[in-house]
Amino acid sequence: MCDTCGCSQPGESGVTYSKPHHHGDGIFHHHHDHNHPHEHNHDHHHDTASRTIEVEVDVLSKNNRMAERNRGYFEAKNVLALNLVSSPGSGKTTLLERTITDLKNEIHFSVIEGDQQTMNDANRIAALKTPVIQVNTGNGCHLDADMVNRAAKELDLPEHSVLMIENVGNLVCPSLFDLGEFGKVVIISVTEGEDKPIKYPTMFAASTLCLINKMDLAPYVDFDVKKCREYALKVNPNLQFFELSAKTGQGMSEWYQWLKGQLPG
Ligand SMILES: Nc1nc2c(ncn2[C@@H]2O[C@H](COP(=O)(O)OP(=O)(O)OP(=O)(O)O)[C@@H](O)[C@H]2O)c(=O)[nH]1
Ligand SMILES: [Mg+2]
Repeated sequence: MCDTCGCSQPGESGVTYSKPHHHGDGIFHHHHDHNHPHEHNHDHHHDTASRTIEVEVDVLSKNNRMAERNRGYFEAKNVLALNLVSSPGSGKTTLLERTITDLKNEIHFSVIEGDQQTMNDANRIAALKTPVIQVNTGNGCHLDADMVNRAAKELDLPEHSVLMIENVGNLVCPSLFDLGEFGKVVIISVTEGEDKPIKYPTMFAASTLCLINKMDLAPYVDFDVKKCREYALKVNPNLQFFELSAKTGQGMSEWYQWLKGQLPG
């Protein structure tokens, strides 16, 4: 997994957690080291392949334990936590901006923003007067359950609320990391090509809902929506879909209905 893309190599930069100030410019930072599994004691007689597998199992099982703690925390507070996953630029933050604007009188939202660098997305959410923590993963290409645990505690989530976790834009690694969320929502935009679900099947297999975004651009690009759905259903027969445009608002009401339908209690 991440040994291939390099994100589990020792990072030069640690993970940082930042909260925008009211005007989005001030930052406080919590630093902590990105605990990747390098300290794990290997049997030096193992070959490289078996070591790699051993480390992956170790990382994922450690992550899964923390994810279960998060899940218990969310359940105890009746918090609906959703993990938004996609390639970079599919429209995750735009979707959040519109969703929060349209539903904030009915639902309390908190947001965790994951990006390698910058406060850009957190600043966009903070502009809506919505509590948000930016997690900058440095070299890391996904959020893990420990990062979400720290950020969620910092947010002090109210009972009966929604936590939106915008993962790092990456269609591969975030699929492997359970964050303790209720479900993953995969966003694919019509500019990406309809074959993504079969090229990157793990993400579509791991998701509960698929939002096909930027439908306003569909007339201008060769994106076969029907084929995209068929491909995605091949890897996940239970996947649900909504076609929408976070820009124009087209199709957003079905997504809102779905979201309200998942609220605990
Ligand atoms: N035409 C159109 N553009 C969109 C739509 N949704 C998002 N965009 C544009 O797509 C670009 C990327 O949108 P973001 O919301 O920043 O995407 P993101 O998935 O949050 O990006 P990362 O966080 O970098 O992975 C921006 O220029 C948006 O204005 C849409 O429905 N239609
Ligand atoms: Mg974003």
